[in-house]
Amino acid sequence: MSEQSFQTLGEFIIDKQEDFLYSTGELSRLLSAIRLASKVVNRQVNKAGIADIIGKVGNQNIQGEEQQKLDVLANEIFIEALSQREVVCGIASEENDDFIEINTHSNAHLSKYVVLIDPLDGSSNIDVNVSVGTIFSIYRRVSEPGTPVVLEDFLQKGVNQIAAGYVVYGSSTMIVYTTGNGVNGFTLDPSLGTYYLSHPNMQFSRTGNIYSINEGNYVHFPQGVKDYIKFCQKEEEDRPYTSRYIGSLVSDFHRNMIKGGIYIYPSTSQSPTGKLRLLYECNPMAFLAEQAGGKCTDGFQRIMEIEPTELHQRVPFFCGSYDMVEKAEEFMKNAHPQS
Ligand code: AHM
Ligand code: MG
Repeated sequence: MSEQSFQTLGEFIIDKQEDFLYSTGELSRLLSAIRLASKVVNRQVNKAGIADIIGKVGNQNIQGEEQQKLDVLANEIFIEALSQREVVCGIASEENDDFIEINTHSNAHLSKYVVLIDPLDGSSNIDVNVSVGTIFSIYRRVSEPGTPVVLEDFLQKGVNQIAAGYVVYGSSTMIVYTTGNGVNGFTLDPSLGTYYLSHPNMQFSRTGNIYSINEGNYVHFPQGVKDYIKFCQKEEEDRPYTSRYIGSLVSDFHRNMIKGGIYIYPSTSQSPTGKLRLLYECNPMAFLAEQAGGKCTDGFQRIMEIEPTELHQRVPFFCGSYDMVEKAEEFMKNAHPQS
């Protein structure tokens, strides 16, 4: 019997539309735009090596065009794909200082969704042929449809997310997303250009044995994180832990969800709020993690309940298998009781 899955992402999106009461298909069209843009970005990522041969950033190509870095290109591709559909009224991107109001078409102001996106996360990994990703998050606007979008439409708590997901451009390309009814993963068949359901109902195991953290920053970590790392390294007969750190959030998260593990990017003495961005990276990953039975906090508080105050806000990030995150929080609490 063939082992090929014949459920495509396109069909899945349409089937799931019925889960939403009074659904108009707007979210389905929005997800389809993301699906399409991801294929275009995938094509660019796949030829990154060749593109590097013919020109680097700052150089001009033969047509006199500026060569673009892939993260800038990915940003443009997603914004273009999203703004050409009549389904978003605004986009905030890690690549842009401010949010963008979409008004390229007559109905844009009437649409109810805003998208927050990190178009190419971990892009420094591109040069060395290591997996990168796109992370996206979708909210319903809080301002009145038909009026221009405002900052408050984007500064929403993660608990308000309607959908979130990521694309991992890895040894195979996958889209993994949730609309609040579990997490499903789809693998791109590059010869057909079609995503097929390959990982239905993805789940974090309750505990795991992988911890992912940039240990090069150890001396700058808070005491609770140092203590947790020492706990993982403890010399015992059956020491269950091993360390894996790709330095590409989407890939580290994806591996941990499949194998069981924790990812930590804590505050450091140099960056008291850590590195990762609440709106573009942490909230969407938190939504996915919780939907997959995992846990996600800043070491003390649930990520999705943090009230955002600015678009590019950073927060410490502890995410993964439920029991592992809980254990790390315990160390944080014991080492920093006043926090
Ligand atoms: P970016 O948004 O500038 O790509 O940074 C985010 C990335 C994450 O993908 C990754 O987990 C982390 O930065 C790695 O940071 P570091 O090199 O400090 O360990
Ligand atoms: Mg990023």
